[in-house]
Amino acid sequence: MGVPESRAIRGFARMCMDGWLQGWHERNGGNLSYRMTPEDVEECRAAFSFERPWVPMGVADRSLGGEYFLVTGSGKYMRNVSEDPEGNLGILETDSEGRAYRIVWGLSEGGKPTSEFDSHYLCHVVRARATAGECRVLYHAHPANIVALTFVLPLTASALTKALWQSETECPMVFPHGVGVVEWMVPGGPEIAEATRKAMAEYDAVVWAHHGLFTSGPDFDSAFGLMHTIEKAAQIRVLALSAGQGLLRQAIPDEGLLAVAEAYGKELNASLL
Ligand code: 2HA
Ligand code: ZN
Repeated sequence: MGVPESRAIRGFARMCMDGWLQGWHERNGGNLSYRMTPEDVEECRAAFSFERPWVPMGVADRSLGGEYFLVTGSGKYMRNVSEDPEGNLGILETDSEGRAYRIVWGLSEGGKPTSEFDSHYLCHVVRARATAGECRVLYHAHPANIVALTFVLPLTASALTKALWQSETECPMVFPHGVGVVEWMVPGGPEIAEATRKAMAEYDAVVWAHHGLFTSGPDFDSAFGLMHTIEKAAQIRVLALSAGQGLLRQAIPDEGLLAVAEAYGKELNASLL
């Protein structure tokens, strides 16, 4: 069996196509990374080659040093991943200090990992820590409605989270911790990586103002489902604000948000209410 048929690559490629079909990945927009399990690595190891050079990252953290990450390539289009995984994806090995990576499979023809790999790596570090090692998937996409809300709502975790929680009854149970926010910054560098790392230490989803959304989760379903739920709630909010010309006549009350979370065994982050 080749690497493209492995469980990890099939799940990853399916998620890339699902995001493309949602309209979240215009051109080469968005990126995805998956911290492989030891079983995933074993399934693929026979096809690895260790000839490409170590490349320093712009960040360093040894807690995930030595782990393997499956990532989308810089400039690659999500819609092309399932057609050609080897050309559009790469498996990266990180060094034991967590400050450099080398490509051991894929990104054929001189490809490089996503420009946001520094952000992904630091977010993997903090999400792994926050979830006792469960979190493995980090997903960045450009869904239109959540981005639209960053032009009309205050750029705070409480304003955005409360607007989303109130917009769809599922929300308090799907993301009871809330959604963090990073103000507008130039993408692709250490500054946005550090700001995202800080926000991700508290939240499993973080909005990048006027740009997009980062979500995380233990598997592809949960990271994709979180993106989908937040974007759906944002769409409902945008529709309601538009239809009401900015006026909302009623919404789910705060006690209702707390009651939904409680009914499903979740603890709502009440500091955001
Ligand atoms: O094009 O989305 O943030 C990739 C990106 C950069
Ligand atoms: Zn982006």
